[in-house]
Amino acid sequence: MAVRVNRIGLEPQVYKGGKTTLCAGCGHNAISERIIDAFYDMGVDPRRVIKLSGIGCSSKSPAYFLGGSHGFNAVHGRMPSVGTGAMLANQKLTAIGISGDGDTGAIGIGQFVHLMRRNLPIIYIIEDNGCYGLTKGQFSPTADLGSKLKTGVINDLPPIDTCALAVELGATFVARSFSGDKRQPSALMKAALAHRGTAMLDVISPCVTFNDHEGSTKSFAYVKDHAEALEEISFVPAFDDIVVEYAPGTTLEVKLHDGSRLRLSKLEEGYDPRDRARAVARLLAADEKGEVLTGLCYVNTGAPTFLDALGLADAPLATQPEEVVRPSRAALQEIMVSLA
Ligand SMILES: Cc1ncc(C[n+]2csc(CCOP(=O)(O)OP(=O)(O)O)c2C)c(N)n1
Ligand code: SF4
Ligand SMILES: [Mg+2]
Repeated sequence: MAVRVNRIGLEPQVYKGGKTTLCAGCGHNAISERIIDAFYDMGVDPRRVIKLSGIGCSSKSPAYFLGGSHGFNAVHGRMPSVGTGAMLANQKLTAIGISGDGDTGAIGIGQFVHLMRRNLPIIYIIEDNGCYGLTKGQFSPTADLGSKLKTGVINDLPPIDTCALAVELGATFVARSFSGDKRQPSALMKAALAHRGTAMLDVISPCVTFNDHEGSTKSFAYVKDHAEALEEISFVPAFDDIVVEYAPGTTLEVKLHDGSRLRLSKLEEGYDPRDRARAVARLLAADEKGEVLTGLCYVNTGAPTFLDALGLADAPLATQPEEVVRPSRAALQEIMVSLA
């Protein structure tokens, strides 16, 4: 029987990772599956990928996909700076960072803020369960006001909407989805792979052990009942024949830098993900109604990336000989003299 391979000749097995040690049914496992599918379908070479994370159950998940890729499990909340260093050293890599709502919204919020405004080319996924799963379920900064833990504790602080924050900070691709949905996260991840800049995906991912029960606003049941999709998303990679069939006036196509296209069948009149102010307004309006707005909230395909802004040479620094990357003794001497 012929072995199934993708467009670069690799088998699905190559995209898998180690066996998960997360709880059975954890939303994070479903997200790992979507990542495996997206990287396989897009024909990304795992040897050219760096997986990064912080600390948490979510941050353990890079061990469960793309087993042959580079990996760096950083300190809690500090993955963005490690990712920035990695991409400065080798901008030819594809970077994917996995964080949690605690890792991003609490200890890592300062790093998150600057990552979003810098537009570093990285896919940044928040596996958002509204709690600190790894340390037994305490509320995180994305837990909704009034949501209840299994222990009966009620959250009395308002949440941070990471998507609204990211849009305000200047992020260029901001989406929200749900781990229980197969189609939407896949399309968003493929589009994120084709995006040039930071692609931020907040994926609601219920913690079945500490925060998936009646009363939790991050439970499967709550999100299923309160999810409102902004649009039906299809992703057309640049290497596919583009066959377009859509009713005029109901679909918006957004062209990404590599020629891939995001096709959004609008469920509501006039939603344009390129309108930044509208994106923030829609996210905040959904929050007020207790709804979870899913889909591509905002995209800007024309902004320069952090690497463009720094004017890096095309050849990765990591591959350059020491004579090129290290200043000469004379150059250092000149600096010392200028400081005297
Ligand atoms: C510097 C530091 N502070 C605190 C901790 C304890 N700690 C480990 S994971 C975690 C929170 C994880 O929550 P989240 O990022 O939401 O991941 P989840 O486990 O929910 O997927 C905390 C507070 C730590 N490991 N390091
Ligand atoms: S404790 Fe929660 S977040 Fe952690 S693996 Fe279990 S279900 Fe997932
Ligand atoms: Mg969490």
